[in-house]
Amino acid sequence: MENRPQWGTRAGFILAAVGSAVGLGNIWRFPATAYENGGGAFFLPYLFALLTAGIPLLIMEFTIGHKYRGSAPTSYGRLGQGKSWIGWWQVTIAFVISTYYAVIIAWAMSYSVFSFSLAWGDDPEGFLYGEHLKLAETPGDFGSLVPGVLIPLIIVWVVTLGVLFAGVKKGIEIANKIFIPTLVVIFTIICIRALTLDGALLGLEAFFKPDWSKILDGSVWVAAYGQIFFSLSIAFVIMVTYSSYLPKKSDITNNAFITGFGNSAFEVLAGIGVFSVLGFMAKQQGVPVEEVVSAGVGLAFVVFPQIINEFPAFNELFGFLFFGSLILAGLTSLISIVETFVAGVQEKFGISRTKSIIFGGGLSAILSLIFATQGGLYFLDSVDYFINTFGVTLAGFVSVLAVAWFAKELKNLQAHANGLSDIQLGAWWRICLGVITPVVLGYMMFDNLRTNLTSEYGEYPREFLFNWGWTIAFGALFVGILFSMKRSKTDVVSSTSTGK
Ligand code: MET
Repeated sequence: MENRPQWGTRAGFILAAVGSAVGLGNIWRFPATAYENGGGAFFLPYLFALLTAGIPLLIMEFTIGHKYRGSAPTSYGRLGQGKSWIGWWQVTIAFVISTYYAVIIAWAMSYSVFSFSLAWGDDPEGFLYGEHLKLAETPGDFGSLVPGVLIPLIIVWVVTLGVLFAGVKKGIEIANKIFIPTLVVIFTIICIRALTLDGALLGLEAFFKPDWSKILDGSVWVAAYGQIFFSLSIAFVIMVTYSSYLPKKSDITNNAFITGFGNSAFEVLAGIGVFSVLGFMAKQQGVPVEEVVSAGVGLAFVVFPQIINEFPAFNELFGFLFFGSLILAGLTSLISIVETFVAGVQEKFGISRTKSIIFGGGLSAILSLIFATQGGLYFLDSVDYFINTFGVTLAGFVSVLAVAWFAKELKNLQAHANGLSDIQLGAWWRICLGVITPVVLGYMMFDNLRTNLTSEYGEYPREFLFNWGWTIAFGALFVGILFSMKRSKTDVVSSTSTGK
């Protein structure tokens, strides 16, 4: 008998999967990515990436987790002899992402409090980099720990690890059942308010206006795939871990479609909300919308405070709701990513869940302090770019090749999913994963390498990018291989319950 934790309900699993997928990537990354890559025209590569790679990969990860019933390394090990290194590599990528992702949630936490007094004043940019982050002058300098970041960061870790301590059903499932519906309500309120602002239509026009000239540009397709991977939490094995807690009789394919479309719906909603307020701000300042568009840190912590300042009424409340939605979306994603390596470490060393949370979660929490220093923003920017470009995408490419071509597992996985699911997988699924996805990802890797070998990301110094980009991205592969070299306790103690 296996004593693996299990989700209590199907809705609980779906909410947790959606909770993982819907994160900072949806709110602050998607709108500007879509805008910069062709606006309305971006939806074509985006939909293509979603249907040929995103959802097929989601189905693959759900099926692997469900069939092999283990953390990612265990599941990959059972899928193909000697393939656990792929699982460990992806677990290490998840670990790296968790260290900086937590810090962004901490910033949002501070800003939700700042909203009450509009603490950023008339110069949100100066406030962010000066007073709040106390940003170091040179990339690579650590400076000292910034208390204004450290304190909320501690709260983020206490909440996240607290949820994990409570377990899969009593912790993760309950947290998502509360956080996700709350997030949907808050975000809907924000969007309705945004849509009724003067100038909203200008923003929406800028967002949806298609620039078809971009469609043949390879980098637009690279952006669409990158967005889908990060946003759906695929290729860093979160979904393998979550689906390994499904009861034996569970739908797989339908769940994957619900998760995939749910995530994209939230993304489009975020695009509408964000561009409506950008249109409002452009109108207030009498400038074209292009001039106020930004992404990531700049969008959330500079442009939004400016917009909140100019809001016609209830500025403080709007600010609190916006940063509150970032916190909720972020926490549910962070919980999933930490669970991924906690489960891996627990099985590898045969220790209790509690110990694994203390060691695994604790180590990530300690390393996240790097991003709470005065140089934190530079480190975060570089690590985020490189771990996505040469971690998530490369590992996605390798895992698809390994499953489809080396282990030749697609037919077996298809049979497993079809035996359980409402929607039946056909040859289209194997073609997407065996042919289309590897070809596109292979091209992406080539393009990414070419770009990064011929120019410096963000114009940072080469040495800085070597230390805080290349080394970390390829170090994750090295650590993954290292971890897989010793057989894990689970495989030594029992090689049963492989689901075969
Ligand atoms: N899917 C999440 C997002 O969109 C990221 C992965 S989980 C940290 O933000």
